[in-house]
Amino acid sequence: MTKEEIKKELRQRLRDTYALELEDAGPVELFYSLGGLIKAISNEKWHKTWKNYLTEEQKQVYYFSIEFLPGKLLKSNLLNLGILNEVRTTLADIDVDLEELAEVEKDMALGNGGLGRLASCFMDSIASCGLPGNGNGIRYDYGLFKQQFVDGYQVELPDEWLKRGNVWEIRRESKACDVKLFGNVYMKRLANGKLQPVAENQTTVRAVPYDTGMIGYQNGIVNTMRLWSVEIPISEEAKYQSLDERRTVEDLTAVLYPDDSQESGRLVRLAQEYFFVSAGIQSIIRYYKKLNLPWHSLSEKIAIHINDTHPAMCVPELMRVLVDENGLNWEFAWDITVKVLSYTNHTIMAEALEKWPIYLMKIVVPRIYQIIEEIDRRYVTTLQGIHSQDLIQRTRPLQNDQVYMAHLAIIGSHSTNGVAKIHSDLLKSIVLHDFYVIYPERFNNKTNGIAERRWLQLANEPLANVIDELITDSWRKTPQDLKLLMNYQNDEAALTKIREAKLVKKEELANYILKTTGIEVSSNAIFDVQIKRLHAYKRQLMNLLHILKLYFEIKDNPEMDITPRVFIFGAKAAPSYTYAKSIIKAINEVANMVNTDRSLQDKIKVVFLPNYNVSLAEKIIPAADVSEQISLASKEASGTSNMKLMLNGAVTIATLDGANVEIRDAVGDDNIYIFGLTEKEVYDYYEKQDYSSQKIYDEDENLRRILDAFVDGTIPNIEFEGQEIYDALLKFNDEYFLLRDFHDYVKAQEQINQDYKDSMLWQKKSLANIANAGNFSADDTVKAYAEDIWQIEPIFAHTEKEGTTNG
Ligand code: KOT
Repeated sequence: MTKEEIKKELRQRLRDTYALELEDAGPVELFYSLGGLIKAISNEKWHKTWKNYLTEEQKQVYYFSIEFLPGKLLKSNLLNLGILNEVRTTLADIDVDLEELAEVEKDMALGNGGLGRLASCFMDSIASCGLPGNGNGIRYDYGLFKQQFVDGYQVELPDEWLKRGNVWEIRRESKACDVKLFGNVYMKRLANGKLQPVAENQTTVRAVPYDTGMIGYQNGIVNTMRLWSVEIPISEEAKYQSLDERRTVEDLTAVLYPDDSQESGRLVRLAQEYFFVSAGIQSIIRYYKKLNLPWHSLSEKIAIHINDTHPAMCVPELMRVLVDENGLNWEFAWDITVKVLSYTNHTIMAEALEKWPIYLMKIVVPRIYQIIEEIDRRYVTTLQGIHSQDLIQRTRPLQNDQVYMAHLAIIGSHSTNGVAKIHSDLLKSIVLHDFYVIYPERFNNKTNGIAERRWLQLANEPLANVIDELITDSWRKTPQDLKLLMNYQNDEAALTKIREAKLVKKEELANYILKTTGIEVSSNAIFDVQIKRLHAYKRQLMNLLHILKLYFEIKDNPEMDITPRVFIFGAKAAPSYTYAKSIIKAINEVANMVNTDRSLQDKIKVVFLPNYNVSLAEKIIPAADVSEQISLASKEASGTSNMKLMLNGAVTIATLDGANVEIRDAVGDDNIYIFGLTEKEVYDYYEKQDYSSQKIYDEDENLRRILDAFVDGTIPNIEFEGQEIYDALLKFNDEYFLLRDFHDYVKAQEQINQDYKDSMLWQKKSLANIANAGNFSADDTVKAYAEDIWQIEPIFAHTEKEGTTNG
């Protein structure tokens, strides 16, 4: 598009929608008009892509995820359409700043953290790799709560992201379907002797899809992310006499449960899970039937991926649709189901492994429960004589009056993967070992990846431009090419340019910090960043203990030689997770204490930025010098902020956990600071049960002073929280071994303090991190899923084979 064409289109849209001239429009009108224009451009490609899949009858994957976390889409859509620069300069011509328009868009925050953000990185990569794939999820009216701090406490406010309407979505009423919940089901014997389920008193709700185009990176492909919203079917309106009754239905897709790696266990959550699973499966089968193919070909045309266990009811729901609604016999339907489905595990935290009470399942999804019972019965029967009674009992889906969702997902699918090597190994050796014995061929690893387009090209233009200068822009299409940067390891001029790019982003962040918190920070300081959900196993508290150590040292010795450091946190706590909230309060109080103490001479500052989300991540990550990845070894399945931070030149301080292990392998020991217990050592402690945090406390004077600060009034205003933290670390024996790893952590931090002083040495490490971040491209990750698990091919490869072309 030429500049003139862009202007003409915008002018027309502003007139049509707002009765405004281009010159008179404000950022909001401009944003919505530009969004409309982008949608019009991408709709044509969307339609073509869809038609192409249909005529080619290509196998497609459907990624079922109860969370998607795309953030803002304006700039990434422009980038992927290849018109970012044209639009930016056109707007500049009329004195409009694209960044200002971008700020108008609300983050689409339909996810908690890593799991949802991964799903969105995958959507970007699937389209960008030309793979036929779609998302399937829930269109929550309210996304993840907005976080504010009041007196240092986290306060949650509703996220009204839809208030001004969502410019990217298309409501497709014609594709709606009915989902049935509650009621009771009995089996009726038919004349032919067969049993047929008969349902009574069910509640029928309407699932209406809202589709958003997932635009591939400059390749003409647009895939679909389909999010379902609940409505009362017109035929049922009369049943709902009061607003309250209506609300019980409408509440189904009202809010995202704000728990990350934590149990929620509520009835509405179970109904949500079934709702998007049932709507998704029904619409897929409806599509498949249009192809007029035999049932046994279903797995040649359709792959369905279960993103953690929240969509695990795909197993019984697909069985229900095949058996109850289409008359297939059980064995045939089961064979198809297992071939179509695959599953990813994202955590080994026991509290996050979903188990639903049977009584609840019977209430909410009675027919689904019956099918699970039959799956369980057949599972136990089939394995008789092949495996031990004990093993069968431990692995069956129904145990202890509960449905074990992971068991259901593994038994009912052909692939189970973890999200980093160490995590997948742990699944095989410990967490899911029993299943590994039964189905060794089903287990595999797919290390997570990130969308470089968003996290470097868009978030960090200064660095992206320097990289272009050094190695050309081929990395923008092929992130692996970042490796070429290794040729500049000893090139001072190149290293200086990269440092200057970092400084630009640090200054921007410093301004943002000043504006939002009033805290003044210097861009000459080390920006030390820990951004992730607040969870005890992620050990933000250990970071805080280190800050307190420095605080006391500087207090004792004000002339101490230390590189100034700004500790930056971003983290939301689940509203019901009181311990996590206490840690937030403690960090905020320490921040206050440190930042207002003039005697520290700005040697350390602590900044807890409220409302961490994708957009804030885009501001923090490019400015980071140090990346804190300090979870207790074995607990973080993979992590992805570790990858985003290294891509932006931050150097990692890390335990050998999750993908940190692979990051270490990629950058080498010289370019990362590894410390702490290994996963084996952690498990040794579990086995021997001989850990004593009290002993460490008793023997370490410095640690005593730090921990006592939580209860002796040193840190103000944390009477309750301080005691809770103190008790967790001592009385309850420090579940995540903070005290055990503290000494090692401090040593690694001291090394960072030394190394940072040597600017070229540090820059070299930073460069090695950028150069090797191409190893963690989500493009490669989804290609591996496509080849090994989904068996889908890029549209280009397919059409070339068929001798047709794609527009
Ligand atoms: C939440 C609830 C139940 C089960 C799992 C989760 C979960 C796991 N939510 N986020 N995760 C994270 O997923 C990321 C993507 O794979 C990982 O990088 C990260 O380590 C997980 O904690």
